[in-house]
Amino acid sequence: MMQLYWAPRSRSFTALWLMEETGQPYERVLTDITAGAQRAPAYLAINPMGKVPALRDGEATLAEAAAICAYVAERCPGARLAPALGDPLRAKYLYWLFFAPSCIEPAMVQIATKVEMSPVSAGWGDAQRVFDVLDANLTKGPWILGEDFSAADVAIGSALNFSVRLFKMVPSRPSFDAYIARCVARPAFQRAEQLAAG
Ligand SMILES: N[C@@H](CCC(=O)N[C@@H](CS)C(=O)NCC(=O)O)C(=O)O
Repeated sequence: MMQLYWAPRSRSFTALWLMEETGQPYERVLTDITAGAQRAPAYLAINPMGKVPALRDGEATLAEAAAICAYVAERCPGARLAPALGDPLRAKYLYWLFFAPSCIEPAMVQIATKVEMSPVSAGWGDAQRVFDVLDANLTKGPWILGEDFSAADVAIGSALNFSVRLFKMVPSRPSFDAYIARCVARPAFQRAEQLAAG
């Protein structure tokens, strides 16, 4: 059984939501980041960055929420959380899965810190561009790939839930509100939110 190392009220929510979407049993291993459990040598052997979430699957270990989404989606094909190899939709699936940590996360940090950077040098351009691109693609819906919900929605939906709904760091837009409402309506999201509350 896969083991998810997690902490309440943290980015572990993304991985919790994904695991709940699979419908498969998994073990949650509470990792108390307020007490420094993430810096214990045994934990650093799983994630040398000393961050949650992380996942163990037999001898395989990994971290980074979006990587966990990709790994588990492939590990649980019955949950249909990723377009199959050879499906043209897989290109956009990977694009949006990487977009969450590569563009949304730094855009959120930029908004929070107000750090100015050249949009040519910054990999995410700037926050305005990131959220305009998301807005344009979420207007179609219902999910980021269109009709089919995927692990990319877990990554994108978690980031928007955090930045727009919970912390209101990013100004809401009609497409964001409607998309977040669709995410929140999913039973797996609701179970994860309860678990993440600790
Ligand atoms: N890039 C990582 C970020 C994970 C992360 O920042 N986790 C925070 C909690 S939200 C953490 O473990 N902090 C503990 C620490 O840095 O000591 C991911 O997406 O999974």
